[in-house]
Amino acid sequence: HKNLSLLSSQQVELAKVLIEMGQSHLFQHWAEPGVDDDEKRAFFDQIAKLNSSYPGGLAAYINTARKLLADSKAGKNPYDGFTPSVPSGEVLNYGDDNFVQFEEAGIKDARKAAFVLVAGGLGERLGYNGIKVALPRETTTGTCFLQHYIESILALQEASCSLAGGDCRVDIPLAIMTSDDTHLRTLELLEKNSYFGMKPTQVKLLKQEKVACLDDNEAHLALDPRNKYRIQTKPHGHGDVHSLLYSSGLLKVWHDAGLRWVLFFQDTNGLLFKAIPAALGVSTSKQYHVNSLAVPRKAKEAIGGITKLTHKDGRTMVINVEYNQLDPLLRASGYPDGDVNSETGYSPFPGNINQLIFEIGPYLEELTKTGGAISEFVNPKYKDATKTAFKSSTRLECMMQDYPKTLPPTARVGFTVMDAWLAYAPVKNNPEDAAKVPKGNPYHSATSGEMAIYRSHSLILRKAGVKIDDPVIQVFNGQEVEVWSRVVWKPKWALTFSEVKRKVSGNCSISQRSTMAIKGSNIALEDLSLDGALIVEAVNGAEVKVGGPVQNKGWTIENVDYKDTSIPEEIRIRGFRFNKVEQLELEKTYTEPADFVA
Ligand code: UGB
Repeated sequence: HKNLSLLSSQQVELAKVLIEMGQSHLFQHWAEPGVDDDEKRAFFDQIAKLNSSYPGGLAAYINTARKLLADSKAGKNPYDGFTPSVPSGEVLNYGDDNFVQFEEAGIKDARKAAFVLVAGGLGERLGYNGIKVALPRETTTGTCFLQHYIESILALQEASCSLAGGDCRVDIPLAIMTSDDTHLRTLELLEKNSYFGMKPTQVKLLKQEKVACLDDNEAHLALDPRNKYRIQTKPHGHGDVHSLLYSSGLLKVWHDAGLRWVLFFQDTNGLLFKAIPAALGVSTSKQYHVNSLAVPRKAKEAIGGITKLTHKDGRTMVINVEYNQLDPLLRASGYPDGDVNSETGYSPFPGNINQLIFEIGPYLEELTKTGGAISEFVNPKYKDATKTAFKSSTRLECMMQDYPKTLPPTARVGFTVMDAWLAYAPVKNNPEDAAKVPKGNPYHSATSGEMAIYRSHSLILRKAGVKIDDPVIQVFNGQEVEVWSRVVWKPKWALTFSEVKRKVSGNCSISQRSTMAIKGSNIALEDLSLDGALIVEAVNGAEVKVGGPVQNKGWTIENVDYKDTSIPEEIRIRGFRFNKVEQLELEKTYTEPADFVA
């Protein structure tokens, strides 16, 4: 009370809310007026931010926390009353007629799409010092994830417009959710690289705020151990993306501009855009309000499982069950072995890769009701079995894929399964942890993430009729991986299988030791036989045909150790680097139509 005169009327209101919510401990140590006054005002600035950035404000946060903490203490299972079963969804086979038709439908509707990249996570499992979107997706071209994502969206924009007759001026929007941990470095990466070719107005950064930490089961807010005039905060999770899209007004802007789809994606999946056209095609054809992308999942793999949950009262939903909850849920519901592979070698529950496609109309309608609040959870680490004290403070968390949990049964919620080699290559685990992954399960490391890019491009070319050698097995940073020919192309070269087929003709072959990077759009391969390294670029859309035998010493692969700090971190976490011995470089050579026959 002695300090009240320091506060504005708004701050007094916030103080009342805190007292009413049982948080008077936050003020007990406050100094007399005249001492630490600036710190006290800064405390209320922080409280105002915590209050405004959470749907329903701090009071709602504390109430939800009390309920979830009580449930957790009572050992209540969030899936109580639900029985899991294997759901049925759209299963696509790369390259067949059905797939090609979905791809075409997806490209057609891409100009009505907006993309949302969630990139606020620190990537603690990877332990990389920079932001993850700045990591090279592959080191043949050195293109970073963010550049690749932007180039993919720009390529979609162009392909979609030309399918619509070429006369559409569309700038597909990209929103990036950042956090205090990633915001400045993401902005800097964009600005330093002229937004990788996007218009700066096309890109919007939405920064998520952290949420208050909780000290005990009564949801007393935790003071920051470093400053008694601050609340300790921690990340709330990727589920914040929904409230941010709503509260920023961006979703409404997109809706009013006539956009129909919003596509969410994560920071380090270098294959994702191979799956986007067909997945969007599924959404448009099936008119899904929510479509989650999935891949076959190895039991116990650290990705959520898409599960059909049927409640005792008859309700059903198809939803992601997070990897740490799937096994206990199955054990408790008549699957005594829990999360195990079936005779196919995979878990019967498809793996959620957190690539979600929502129809904007119903999504905006729902968020208008909820303000973007979605189902949350709490995960306190208790000191002992009495569950009365925590080892360290906890907080509420939320996940973006939980959005459908509150939808009515009439909502059209579906999922689309694609091959993992095509759609999923995340970079999440550090080399040490990756090397401990059970044999046969994916490593999800920088090593496997890059090798998966080459495998995918090689397999796509194989399907298109190119003779590609089988891979060899090599070990990098303790991980055994398939090493395919190092083939990459820019998204503008081909986004769909039909486009790859259009650009490849005759008898083409690529040996296992080869590297091929295609950097231009109108490059055709005809009777190319490659044994070495070939880099082709054609600027200004010049049409170039490349063929004949190309043979040189090529690029060799050298092992590097992740502990060798003389090597840049983004390279050593892969466990290999390329030694560019010899290559045929047709870079920037072609500014007008040309026919190159080696
Ligand atoms: N992220 C944020 O933007 N803000 C945050 O506060 C936290 C994260 P992780 P996770 O596809 O492999 C998810 O840490 O959460 C961003 C799914 O829940 O990489 O362990 C972050 O920058 C799981 O079901 O993954 O697991 C990143 O882009 C499965 O699909 C994204 O959120 C798994 O991903 C994911 O964060 C997967």
